[in-house]
Amino acid sequence: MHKTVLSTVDVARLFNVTETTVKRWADEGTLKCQKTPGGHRKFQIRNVIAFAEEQKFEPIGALTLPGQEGTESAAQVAILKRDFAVLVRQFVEKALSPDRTDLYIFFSYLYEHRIALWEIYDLVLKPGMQEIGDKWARGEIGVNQEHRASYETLDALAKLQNEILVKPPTDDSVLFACLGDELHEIGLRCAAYLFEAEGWQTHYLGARTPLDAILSAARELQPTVVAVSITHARKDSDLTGQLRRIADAVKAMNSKVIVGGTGVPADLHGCAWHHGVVQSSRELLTFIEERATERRIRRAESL
Ligand code: B12
Repeated sequence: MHKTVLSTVDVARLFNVTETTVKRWADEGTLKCQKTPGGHRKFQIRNVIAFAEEQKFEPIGALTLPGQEGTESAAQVAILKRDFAVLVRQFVEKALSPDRTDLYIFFSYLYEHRIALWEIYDLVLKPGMQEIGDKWARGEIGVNQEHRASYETLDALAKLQNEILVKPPTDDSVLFACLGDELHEIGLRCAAYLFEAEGWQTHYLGARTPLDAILSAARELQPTVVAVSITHARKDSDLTGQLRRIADAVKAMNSKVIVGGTGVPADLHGCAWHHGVVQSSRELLTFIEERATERRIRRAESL
């Protein structure tokens, strides 16, 4: 269980103010609080986060929560201070922990405390997985631990997806695949979940999908967008040629192709024929928002 309630003293320490100031904030109603039967003010951490955001207050003081498990209080402080380096360290610890529920609880906790989905993906998961890769390269963990961390992560992301707020459904759909031999699919999953959260319908083909299978799925499903993830680009795979074939096929359907992942070949950036290299979840959100604007304009024009 997470302890998510702070006392007046905790909040005062956190913002480096006096207890009287905190009580005033509470009594004015700027900082929501509950009172215990004994009359003590108690603050939900989510209300403290909302308050810090609204007032643009930096939590500069130290927070100590007596009786709490160390990592949980560390996570609370890191969330309040938006200290992603600490959250990345915690992710790595939990992804490598033998307790299977740890990681999902951690993601859920971040999401509950207003860390956006794109931030979980770009600022926690991506650098965290990179650290796990580096640990493997330094010989600190074995291949088995790296594999387990990857699949635990996919599992935890899927569970988190059941909890997130999803926007109303749109008419748009997107087909996801890792082309050819590509096994790395965590980035592709993140992209799929983000589209889902924005109300798009998703079709997920996943890792190691042959070019022909992507082409026939696109013909069958006629998605608005085909999204491809590339991490490990083999030099002999003629990736650019294969992506061009996908782009040509979907152009006829008036659809778009977007390509993401750390292995996107340099010659693809700025290519005229394809529709966008998207390197992060933040950039993907911008792409999705642009489509939503286009949709609104089309609707307004058709009135
Ligand atoms: C986990 C992992 C694996 C897992 C993958 C499990 C799985 N189901 O996905 C396993 C253990 C299977 C694996 C296998 C291999 N791996 Co590996 N792996 C990694 C590791 C540690 C993490 C990758 C990851 O999941 N990152 C987390 C995600 C969230 O980050 P991301 O992919 O960058 O995605 C983000 C953005 O790029 C973007 N994004 C990504 N895709 C897309 C797609 C779209 C449409 C959009 C919009 C956005 C988007 O959004 C995401 C959120 O920010 C990296 C280390 C590292 N430095 O990254 C090595 C790494 C990627 N692997 C590497 C290698 C070499 C391999 C192997 C060849 C090893 C081997 N000798 O067998 C095989 C590859 C086999 C194959 N055919 O593909 C190299 C790649 C080097 C290169 N440039 O080619 C790396 C970099 C390790 C290294 N330093 O050498 N690997």
